Order: sequence, then C-alpha cells, then structure tokens
Amino acid sequence: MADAVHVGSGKVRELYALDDARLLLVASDRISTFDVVLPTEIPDKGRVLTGLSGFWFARTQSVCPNHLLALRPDGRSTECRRLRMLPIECVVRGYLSGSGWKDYRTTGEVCGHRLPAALRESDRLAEPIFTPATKAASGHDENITRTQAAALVGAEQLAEVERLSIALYQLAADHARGCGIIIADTKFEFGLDGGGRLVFADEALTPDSSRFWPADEYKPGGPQPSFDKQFVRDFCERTGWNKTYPGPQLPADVVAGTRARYIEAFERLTSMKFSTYLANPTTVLK
Ligand code: PZK
Repeated sequence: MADAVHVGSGKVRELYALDDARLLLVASDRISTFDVVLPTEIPDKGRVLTGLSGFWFARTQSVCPNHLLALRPDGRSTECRRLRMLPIECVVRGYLSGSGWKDYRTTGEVCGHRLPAALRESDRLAEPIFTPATKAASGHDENITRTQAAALVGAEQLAEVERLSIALYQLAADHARGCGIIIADTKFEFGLDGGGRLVFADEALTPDSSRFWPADEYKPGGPQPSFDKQFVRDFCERTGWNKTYPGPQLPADVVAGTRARYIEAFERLTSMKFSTYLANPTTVLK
C-alpha cells in the first residue's frame, strides 16, 4: 500500500489508485444500518464480502468479463482494472421489497414496469425486473425508468447492461436458492474498458449490495428478516435509537451473532470453510 493513492471513500469501503490502469478496493469491517455507519465493527466482515465478490466474479466470467485482477493475501483488498464507470446503478429485483415495494404500492409500477395488481410486500415476481437508479452523490439513489436510464448511457448500452444484469442475477439467485438463501434483489455496477467493452465492476452479489433472506423463513405479506443484519436491526430497534447519526455501540453478543451470520452466508454460498479463505484468499477463485 506504500504507493497507493487514496481516491475515494464509501460508507464501508476505501478506494486507492495503484497506477493508471489499476485500483485497489479495500473492504473495511464497518457496518451500516438505517443508512448510518455504526461505531462498532464486525470482525472479518470486509473479508467475507471481498471473498464472496471474488467467488461470484470467478463464477460469472462466462456471462460477462469483470474487473477483478487479484485478491490480496489480507483477504479484504481487491486489485481491479480501472474503468470508466457508467453513471447508473443496475438493480435487478426478483422480489418486491424496499423502494420497489414502495413505488409499486403508490403507482402499481416500478421503474416503468407495470406489475400485476394485488402483489404483497416481499412477493416473488414472475420474472426478475431491471430497475435502474441514478447514483446520487448525496447517498440516496433514485429509481429511474429505462427511458431515463437510456438518456444517460444510450439505448444500445442500456439494453446490453439490462441483459447482462438479468443474466447475472438469474445465475446467482439460482445458486443461492440451492444454498437456502434468497437473493431478493441486487445492485450491479458496470464500467467500460479502453476498448469500450462493458465490464462487471465494484462488488458482486454481496449482502451489502443485495438483500439476502433466509429461505426457510420466507413468508410474503410483510418485510423479511435480513440474513446478515437482522441482529443489528433488532438491537437498534430495542434501544429506541432515532436512526440518525451517531448510531449505538453494539454489544458483544450482537457482534458475535452478526459475524457468524456473515460467515454462514460465505460458507453456504461458496461451500468452502471461511478459515480456508483466510489461509489463502485465492482459493475462492478456483
Ligand atoms: C469505482 N467506485 C465505488 C467508491 C469504494 C468504491 N473498476 C473501477 N474502475 C473505476 N472506478 C471504480 C471501479 C470499481 N469498482 C468504484 N467508484 C469508482 C467506490 C468509494 C469506495 F471502495
């Protein structure tokens, strides 16, 4: 990291430039809930997310090229190709939740997709839908129609990222379902390489970029428990915190339970022990 230049901060990640062609994405152990980063970290969370992204990048290469060059031995740092990022978030929803549910309830549509009447919160959709959003610098992404997205990236480019996003989601959601995890929705980011080719970038199908639900507890008609963050949310609700900065410190049992859930998601999805990943992160790419 001696000559890595810091070029960006996310809520829980840092971005460094290694040279003109390469970036280093470092996933911290910070956790956010209700849009606030908490003062307590979840040990190894960044390694779990980095390993899961590596796993999905390796397994989706036949669908789309990606930015991954290498995983560092620390298990939390990804060397990646530096791209020109598209100015849209490519969200795919297989279930009706979050802003998708909100928009459906008020308009019957999500991002210009008219959906059947009388759907319930968390219902599975007959087919996954592509629901792009703008990247708001202020944090809160805003859903846009495919027409609006086409104005930002061009109709041809949009059609291609829609096709790729649906294919990536279908591959991952089918795999996860066999592991007892529902991927309700996920957000992809794409960039363009020097030759103008589309490249799958950022993080891949992690619990931070997706809604993971435990399949054995799935019960449509209301909100679902989060596979990873439910202990944190329950604790925050019990404290009566008003969900503005600063958030509460987490007690040791909530930290340990949450860490165990992240590791459980990793081990179920990769069918690999997390200790094997820690000993050599590149094993997840095989
Ligand atoms: C890129 N972000 C999001 C912000 C983070 C991550 N391969 C790439 N090439 C060029 N730019 C990016 C990527 C990727 N991935 C990703 N912003 C730019 C972001 C802050 C911290 F860790």
